[in-house]
Amino acid sequence: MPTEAIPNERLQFHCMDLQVHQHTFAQDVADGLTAPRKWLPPKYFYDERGSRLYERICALPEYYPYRAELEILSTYAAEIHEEIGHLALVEFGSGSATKTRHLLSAYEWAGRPFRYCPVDISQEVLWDTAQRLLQEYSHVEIRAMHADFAGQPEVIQAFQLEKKAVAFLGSSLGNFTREESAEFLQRTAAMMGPEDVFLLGIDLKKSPAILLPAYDDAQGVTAAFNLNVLHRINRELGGRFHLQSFEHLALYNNEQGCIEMHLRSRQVQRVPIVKTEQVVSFDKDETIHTESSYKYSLDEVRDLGYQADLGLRRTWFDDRRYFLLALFRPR
Ligand code: AVJ
Repeated sequence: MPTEAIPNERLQFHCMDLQVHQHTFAQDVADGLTAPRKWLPPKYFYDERGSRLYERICALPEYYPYRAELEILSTYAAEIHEEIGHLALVEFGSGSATKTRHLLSAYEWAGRPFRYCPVDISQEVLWDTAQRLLQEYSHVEIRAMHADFAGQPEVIQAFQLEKKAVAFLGSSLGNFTREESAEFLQRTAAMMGPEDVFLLGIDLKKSPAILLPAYDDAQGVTAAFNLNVLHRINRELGGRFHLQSFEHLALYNNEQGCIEMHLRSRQVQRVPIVKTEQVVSFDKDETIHTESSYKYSLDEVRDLGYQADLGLRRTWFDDRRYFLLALFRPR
């Protein structure tokens, strides 16, 4: 993150109040670690280090979702652009926008100016991405927003767009419970005009034999990603976690249809956290639930739209049908 911003008339950067953010992290840690079943919200994985680790996950042979969605976007970018039209593209959880680039290229090839509005929780990644895109795409105009959109899709109203395509890619919706997902779609749909579209990239249900290695890779990158949240508590909140006394755990919850990630305490231990003024006690094998990654069937995706008054208009799949890109329009 540079200290001085290079002025560019093609870039507007909206920043969220970091003070507020910090307070929320402390609050969420205090709450989550005093709950009867300890948990932490997965959004805290994505500090700068965590975002880089996630990028390494995407390069792992076991982690198919990234490549499957990339295959869809690279194969059908022109078709998707044609279906969307040249609408301003708002993206929740844009990250490094590596996959979105394929779609942006289709916009660029149209030879007309277009607007890209990425929203992300990692300010550093958002900034770097915006800078790179400005260099690569001569027709792009960027309005970037550093925000935690999770419980609040309404943040995008700050862009004041008349017509828009709203994208939620990377199966990020999978981190929400089914109820939260339904609500997120309903609230997003409520902000959509009759010609707006919603583009959802979501991981499909499949055998745990394929799912589990994707969340427990041989190189241990996912383990490092999971443990990074404790590292972050140590750094930002004065936590005293010994990372070696916790282990990464991934399991498939068949009833809920989701992968669960946990951090399991290898021993009985007490961990002080200075900033939240707490001492967290762990039994041996007690876990902190750090993420759920819900998997969907095509019917469930259609139903999710239906509940939000959105009609499923187009679907694109990768060759193995591991992943789905779904396009919705208001009904
Ligand atoms: C970014 C939420 C799509 O659930 O697959 C990857 C995050 N967690 N490996 C996912 C993740 C463990 C990822 N999403």
